[in-house]
Amino acid sequence: MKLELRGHVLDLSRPRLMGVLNVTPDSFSGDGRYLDVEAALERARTMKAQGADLIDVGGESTRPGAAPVSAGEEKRRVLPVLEALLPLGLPISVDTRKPEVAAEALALGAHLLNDVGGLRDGRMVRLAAEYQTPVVIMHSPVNDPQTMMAHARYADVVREVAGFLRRQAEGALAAGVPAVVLDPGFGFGKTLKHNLELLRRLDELAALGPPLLAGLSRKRTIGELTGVTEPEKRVCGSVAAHLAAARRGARILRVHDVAAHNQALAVWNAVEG
Ligand code: HH2
Repeated sequence: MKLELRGHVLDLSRPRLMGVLNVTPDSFSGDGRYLDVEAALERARTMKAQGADLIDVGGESTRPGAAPVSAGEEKRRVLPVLEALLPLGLPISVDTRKPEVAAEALALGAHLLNDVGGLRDGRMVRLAAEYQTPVVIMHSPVNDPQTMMAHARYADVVREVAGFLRRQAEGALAAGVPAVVLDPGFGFGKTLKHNLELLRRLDELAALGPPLLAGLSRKRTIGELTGVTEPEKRVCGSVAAHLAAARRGARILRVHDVAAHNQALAVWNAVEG
């Protein structure tokens, strides 16, 4: 399986690492401190050296209850960093729910759109088609981090997430988006029980066809399972969760701790590959 990203080709015959670069003052994971372009570039260079296959830049925290950010402020945070990162030679994805931000990021040359709004906004679909850029379609019960946890109610979480992802993917591809990546959206309007059910049955989402992305890095689920309260200290739990996801078909792992995951994947690939 291969993913074409505007000139870059990502070989997904084995799991790949997407390094998280949060250009935010308030990310839950404690790593949102790369507001300064130089610091962001340095962080991206480090992740590349540690084995990141692509970098995901985001200017809005979407943790449960996070305060919204205006499109203007998000652009001020993300666009200069994106510009600085493009010459790195790695595909750069932009994590945004806003068409205003996506439009400028795509015009600058972003290689992948990561929409935690799940392409509910038709303008995102049209932009991805216009710029022939693949999109990560992530599930959340509503496109609103402030209220999503109130919607954590599912009869069968895996069936509902799969249904949403299938519908959104079909709509996007029919509208001319060149490729999609599917993501269950761990932690987005989901309780521990829902997240575990999704992880255990991730193979059902992999069976939908498009490549699957899993993002459990440092998340509350890891804290709830391990009792580790500080997100920065949830590295081993995150690695375990991501290897479980890879075993069930995840092909892109969205991680803060690239070196640890790269080491784990070297062993995992030797055994499972
Ligand atoms: N999780 C977060 C943000 N973006 N994108 C995708 N596709 N999948 C995810 O699971 C996902 C995501 C939340 O993590 P983080 O960026 O570290 O935190 P914050 O939103 O607080 O900046």
